[in-house]
Amino acid sequence: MLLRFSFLFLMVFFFGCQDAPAPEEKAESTVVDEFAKEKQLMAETVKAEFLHAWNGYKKYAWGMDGLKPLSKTGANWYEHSLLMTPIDAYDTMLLMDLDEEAKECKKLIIETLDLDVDMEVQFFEIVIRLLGGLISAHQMDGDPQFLELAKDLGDRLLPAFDSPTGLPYRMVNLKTGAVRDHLSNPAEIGTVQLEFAVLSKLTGDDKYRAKADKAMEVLYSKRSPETNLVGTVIDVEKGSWENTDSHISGMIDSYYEYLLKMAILFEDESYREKYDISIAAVNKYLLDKTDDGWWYSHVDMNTGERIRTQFGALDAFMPAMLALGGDLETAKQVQESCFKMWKDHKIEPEQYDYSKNEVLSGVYFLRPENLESAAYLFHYTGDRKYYEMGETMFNSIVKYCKTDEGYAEIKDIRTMEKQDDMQSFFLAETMKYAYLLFSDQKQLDFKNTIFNTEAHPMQKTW
Ligand code: DMJ
Repeated sequence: MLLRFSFLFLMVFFFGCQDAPAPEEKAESTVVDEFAKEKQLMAETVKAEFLHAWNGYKKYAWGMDGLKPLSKTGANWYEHSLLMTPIDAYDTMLLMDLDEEAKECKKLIIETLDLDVDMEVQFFEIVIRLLGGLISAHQMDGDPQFLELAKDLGDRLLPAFDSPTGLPYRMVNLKTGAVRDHLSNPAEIGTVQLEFAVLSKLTGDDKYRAKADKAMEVLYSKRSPETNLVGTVIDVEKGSWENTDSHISGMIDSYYEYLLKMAILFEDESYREKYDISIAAVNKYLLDKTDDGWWYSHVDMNTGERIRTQFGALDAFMPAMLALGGDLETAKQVQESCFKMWKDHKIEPEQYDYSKNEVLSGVYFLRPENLESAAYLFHYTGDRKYYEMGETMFNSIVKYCKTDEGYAEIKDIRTMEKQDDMQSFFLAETMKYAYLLFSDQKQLDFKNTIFNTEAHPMQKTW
């Protein structure tokens, strides 16, 4: 789409130099012109709002993991800061050409990030936010110091895979390598492959990818032989399912995403086959085509029987993934439902019962998935409807979540009361996908880029 508009611009310019345009050409060029201007304006607005949020972090939470936008303080996830917000935000700054901010952010990371801390961290979150962020920082700005940090972090995280099955434990100590928590889930096990595989490519050391690939193989082999679906909780020591609820929501979602993204980035047929088989099962058992739209429900992984008609903010990643995987028709139908869920409530709920039209959890964590899906669909179809969906969503985030010095989550979208948190993925993902939807950015070549689940671009440089 972006290309199509640039092409139209060139055409307009070229013919403009030759002859006076025919009336219909003139009309079309005016429309294109207007839309280009509108997009540019929106991109500038996103940039300004990103800065507003970053400046709040700078003022009240500098050096810490995140901003508490209502109490105007900062907070860390663990005992020591891991610079969650700066690392998550850095590549968005590069993308937006925010040179000054990127410079100070980089200085903070390079000079103060301390990974040699006797502290237990959540393996998956640290992989997608920090390892992903450090890798993309290195790839986008070229500084080898980021790769050194990524390698150091990768080495400290590797002991997580040392379970009897090869499935990673949920928690790992960055200094001692001690592991804990044997009850994990497909998302936390199957959403680390991109980062470890790219780290292997960049360092020339296969050990990272080998561990991550093995975990994915084992997880995939645990799918139900009856349905090909996975459940919600798996014991990484025994390899047995502890909760057989199957869905596309949190705790499973990005497992499917990484099957596909590994297949694309590494042109890996075995990952593609796993993705195709899994998504066929998801569409066979979970997809629920109702009068109110197409939704994904919860079923039992072994029988395929429906347990709940529950959908939510996290499930809204699905249209983006389906579009990336080539199934635009299902993606379009599901995006209609995702947008309806957003529009009907002014902002989407975290959990929603689509058969009863009932909000089950009204919290809004500043999540990106719905906007991300609109951006993907606009990219693939060029249909302005998706641009407008994204615009509506972005405007409502500004309207309801903006505070005087940052952005805050919504405690309950039924009252629009705010709560005191601004997750780092708001700067890594929500703002980035909004910017990608509206801008004509030139930094990334989409042909060779796959976004990790935290929206950190992983570029195929090999
Ligand atoms: C992010 O950390 C990632 O997108 C993850 O896959 C799901 N949750 C959040 C955003 O909602």
